[in-house]
Amino acid sequence: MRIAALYDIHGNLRALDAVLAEVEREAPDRILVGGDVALGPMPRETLDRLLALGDHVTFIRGNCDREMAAPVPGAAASAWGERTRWAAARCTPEQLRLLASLPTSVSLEVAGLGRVRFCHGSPRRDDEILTRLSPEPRLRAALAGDEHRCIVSGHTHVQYDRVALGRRWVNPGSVGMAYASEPGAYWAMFGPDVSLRHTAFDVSRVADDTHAAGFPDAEEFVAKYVLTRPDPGEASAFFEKMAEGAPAA
Ligand SMILES: [Mn+2]
Repeated sequence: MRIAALYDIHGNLRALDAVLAEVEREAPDRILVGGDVALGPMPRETLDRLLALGDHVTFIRGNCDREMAAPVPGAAASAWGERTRWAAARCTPEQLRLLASLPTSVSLEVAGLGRVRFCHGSPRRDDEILTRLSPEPRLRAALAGDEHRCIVSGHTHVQYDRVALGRRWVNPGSVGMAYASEPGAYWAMFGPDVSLRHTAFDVSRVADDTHAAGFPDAEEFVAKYVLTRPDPGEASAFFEKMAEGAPAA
């Protein structure tokens, strides 16, 4: 089976549309949506687009999907808490029930790669930080005994493909909210090898969509994540610092 992995779409419908046009040409057996699908400027429309593809799409749940489906009390006090509440209010009850019901990971047989673990943060947590810089002891802990030779995760929005602990670790990158030097959508094809992809989309139209939708704190979001993006090296280093400070799970 060949799989197109689309992670961290974050309600960016234009980025998703651009990627789906390329995915169609690839004709994969399945599209794997790797979590954090809806939290962004066009949450309902993004889910509608993917749900229209029916059984062709397999979803796993990311931390933001979990938080949209089951709001954390007090979370709305922060900008992202407010955006989470806003995005959940835009979705249909059926969509929120779907987000709540999703599995946190799946294991799929991929041509040329064997069984591949697809998860959002790590096999054990939807919000675990893994980057191309993560040291082996943290990778080992994050595996939590998982024996797959290929681990695919997202959450940190920087695309990479690395080998550590005798396994392959891949982050397909983020479709809708990439931390990357070049603008665009990042994703990956699996089978028979791993192929990292980059697809251009019109960022100025996404900026317009974001304002028109009334996304909370749109100005800040557009400046930081749409018209420019966090630098991938700085973002990874920042995440590693966060992970070191986090209590051992
Ligand atoms: Mn995310």
